[in-house]
Amino acid sequence: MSNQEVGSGRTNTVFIVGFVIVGLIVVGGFSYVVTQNQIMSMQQSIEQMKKEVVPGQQGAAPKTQGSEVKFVLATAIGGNGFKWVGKEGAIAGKDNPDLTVNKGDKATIQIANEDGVEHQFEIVGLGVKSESVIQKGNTKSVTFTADKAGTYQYICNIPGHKEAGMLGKLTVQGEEEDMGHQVALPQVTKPTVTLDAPKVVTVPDIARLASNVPAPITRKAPATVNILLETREVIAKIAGESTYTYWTYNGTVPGPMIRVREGDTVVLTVKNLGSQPHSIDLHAVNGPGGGAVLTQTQPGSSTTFRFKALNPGVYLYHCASPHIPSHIANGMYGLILVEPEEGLPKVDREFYVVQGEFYAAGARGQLGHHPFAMEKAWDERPEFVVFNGRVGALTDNTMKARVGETVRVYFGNAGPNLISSFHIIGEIFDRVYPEGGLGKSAAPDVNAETIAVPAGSGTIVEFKIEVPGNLILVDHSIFRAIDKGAVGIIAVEGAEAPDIFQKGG
Ligand SMILES: [Cu+2]
Repeated sequence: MSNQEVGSGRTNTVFIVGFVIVGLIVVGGFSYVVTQNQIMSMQQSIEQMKKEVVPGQQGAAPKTQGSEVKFVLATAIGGNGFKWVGKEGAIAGKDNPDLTVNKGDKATIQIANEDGVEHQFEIVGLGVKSESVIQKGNTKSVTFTADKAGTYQYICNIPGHKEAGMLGKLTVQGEEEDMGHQVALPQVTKPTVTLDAPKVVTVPDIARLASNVPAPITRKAPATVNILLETREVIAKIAGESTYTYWTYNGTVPGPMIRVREGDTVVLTVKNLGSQPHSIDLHAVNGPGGGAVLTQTQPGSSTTFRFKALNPGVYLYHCASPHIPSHIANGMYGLILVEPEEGLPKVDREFYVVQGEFYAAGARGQLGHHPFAMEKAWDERPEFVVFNGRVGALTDNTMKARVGETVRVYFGNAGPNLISSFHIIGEIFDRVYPEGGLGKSAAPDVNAETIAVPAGSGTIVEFKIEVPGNLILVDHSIFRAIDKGAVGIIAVEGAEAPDIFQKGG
């Protein structure tokens, strides 16, 4: 195996900074809240949608058909980003209030811009749309005759605003002529399967803490290092209360970070506590299968092999038992760091983050126990893309740092399919070892913004922190971050540095 340097490794990512992203992150404080809240609120919306419509529940329907009715909806920042807030009458003060009219009513919806952000009201499926309200204080009205009974979504149709929370329900009561305008459920993906209820978890948290990094090696000579990995199949929460059956090393995703020194002999034992055959392929190994040939381990058995760590760098390890992709997709991976002989420069903080996709059978936001969905894996269409095993792993337990400190992140991408565009919002990587290759001849990339990390690889980024606040780790294939879970936070405390970053001119 040769050293894994690949050109510059710097990715010039051209992207449109969607209003949504900026809005969500600024407004939400940090984007995980957005992601999680979005999932939760979608769940609630789905549940709401499934319930029978109760006439006049919130926005009261007038007593007789053919009446003139008016609703006022204000635009507001809050919740998951944006929302509609009812003004006047029964809907006053309610977020995304249910609106109810009778078939034949002449309905007027007045939109009042109260947040200073451009919005446009639309009732999906009725062809009802307001003009945009662009500035704070603007109002626009749209009047229509509610001639088709049914339940409809009203939304803001600016891209991303519906997903950010501007979504409510309008019911037109009356006899339905056909089923042509049934509302689409407001989740990101439509449920196509029925899920069992969430299962009882067998581990309290699947996520491995990002701070769970072995100490730097101070030895000046090679040694023999014994590593024991236990393969365990566990049930844990993957997103909110929904559960998933994970296959793991040592009960977490990722498995433990292994840290050895260039020239060390590693004696590695795989002890299989699961019900499937498991094994290990470490990309740091020179030898067939990276160890997988020697470690095919049946349930209840153990295998051991040894290898000499010749090439310094950070490398992915993963299970390589048939069917290999399924074992990776279910969570069997981690990183091994082979420190160079001369060691690594001292930093104040080191973090361990591994991205992985989860091909859950249900839809995002669908509550239940999600089996693995092979068809989605073949189509490379994950429901969740996460850091360290589950949605929220690195935002429930944020990484901590202080202004003035230096940080090193060991970042792996297990895939199994997608290339990560690893980026930290609010930081610039002072140094990047693009494919994680270390050693005297390694030439780090400098001043990098977004790093392509292929499936089956790792990278090392280093940076110094200048100002306090939240630094947000993302896969900058940004739908994966905002909507599918690939978000983490480094919460930085310390003194403001107004010469570097401050409000105002
Ligand atoms: Cu396995």
